[in-house]
Amino acid sequence: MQTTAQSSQEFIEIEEKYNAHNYHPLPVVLSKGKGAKVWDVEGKEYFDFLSGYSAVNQGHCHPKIIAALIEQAQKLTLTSRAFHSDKLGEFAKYITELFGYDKVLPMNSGVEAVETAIKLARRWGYDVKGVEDGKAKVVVCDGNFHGRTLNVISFSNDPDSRKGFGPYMPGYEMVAYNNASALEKALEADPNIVGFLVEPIQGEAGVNVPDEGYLTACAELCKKHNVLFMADEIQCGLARTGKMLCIDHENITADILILGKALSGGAIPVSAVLCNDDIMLTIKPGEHGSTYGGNPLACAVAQTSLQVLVDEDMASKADCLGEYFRQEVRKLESKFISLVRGKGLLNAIIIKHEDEKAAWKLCLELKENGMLAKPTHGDKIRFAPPLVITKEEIDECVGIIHKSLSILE
Ligand code: IF1
Repeated sequence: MQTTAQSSQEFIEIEEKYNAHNYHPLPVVLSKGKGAKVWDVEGKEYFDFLSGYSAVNQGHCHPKIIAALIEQAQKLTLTSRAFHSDKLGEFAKYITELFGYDKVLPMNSGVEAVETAIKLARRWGYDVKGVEDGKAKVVVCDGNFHGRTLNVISFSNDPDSRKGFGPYMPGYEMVAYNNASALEKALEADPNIVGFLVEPIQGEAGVNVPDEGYLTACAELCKKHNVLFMADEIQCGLARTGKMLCIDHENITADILILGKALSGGAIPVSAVLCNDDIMLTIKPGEHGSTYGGNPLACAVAQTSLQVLVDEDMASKADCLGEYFRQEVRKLESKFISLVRGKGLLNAIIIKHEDEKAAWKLCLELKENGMLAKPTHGDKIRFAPPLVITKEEIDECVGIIHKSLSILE
């Protein structure tokens, strides 16, 4: 496919002119990715410390995932769910056995899976719990990020996600994150609550790791009040935090499990909702779906992407290398780093500097030195490399962070 542009600047200018301005990307134009690395159009190499917001846990263009993509793409990509395919049942069996649920409902983007989970919780509330029709409530946490549809931003308290898009969907109540008694108070006060939607670690909020035991307490409160515990593992799931699921750190299970991003290793959009029959079968034929949901290409890619996480034990790698990364960054003892936090290879540093653009400036310097990361909410920089990164590469990147911090002097 011929393009007129050659240099990064030319590519950026074309994008600026013809594409929506709904992002503020770092000034880098990537054209190739492999493992933990990406290359720009000038051939410069970078370590990718964003991983497509944790969609590329398996590494860029993992050979087994790409092989599955190519093989299936040459056979059958889409049938719609009006007909069966030879891939959906096999994938559904694999993923439900892997995570221990009766059934899966496959979708495409993460927010579609979140919307699906909320529809399931509401429908279960009406048909099983006995909530009066139209009265179902879902409890969410402040600082949440669950996607950008109008319904989902209705329960966001991030002005950038929410402002100027009203009117908003009713049926949500917000409680403080990492505060089980706030959830308890809400559940005691309202019998119409059908679900509690939570990120086991809040990614966008700057890798906000809750206290040990918080998730267990919430799961117990949900059980006590006959409310569905809904875990959004779209960003923190699939080996990213050092366990197959982030909730595995507390040995709890969700009534509704929501997956996305690395479910397809960054190849094509695939998301999924998993739950047991008493919840899943409240949605009857013709009551929910999407054109591409559960398509054979997505099933082939997702099944291989999960198999790769399991076969290469990426959770253990993330656990061990994440601990090492935090330890080495903390050794830098930089006056500009006020905190290093995270779990597995989902980490963030909080920058302390009088210049509010310090985190952005540091990311520009990291880029110059061969490492790509992006600030989240001003003063935090998320560090989330593909889980195939090596210890030696972590050492190199900690060296790059150390060298780049001098830009803040
Ligand atoms: C953007 C944030 C991260 C997610 C969780 C659902 C979704 C996401 C926990 C929706 C998506 C992406 C969306 C992307 C940037 C990125 C992001 F900064 F927006 F918040 F990762 F932290 N639940 N997160 O993290 O999944 O529909 O996007 O597939 O919208 O800017 P999606």
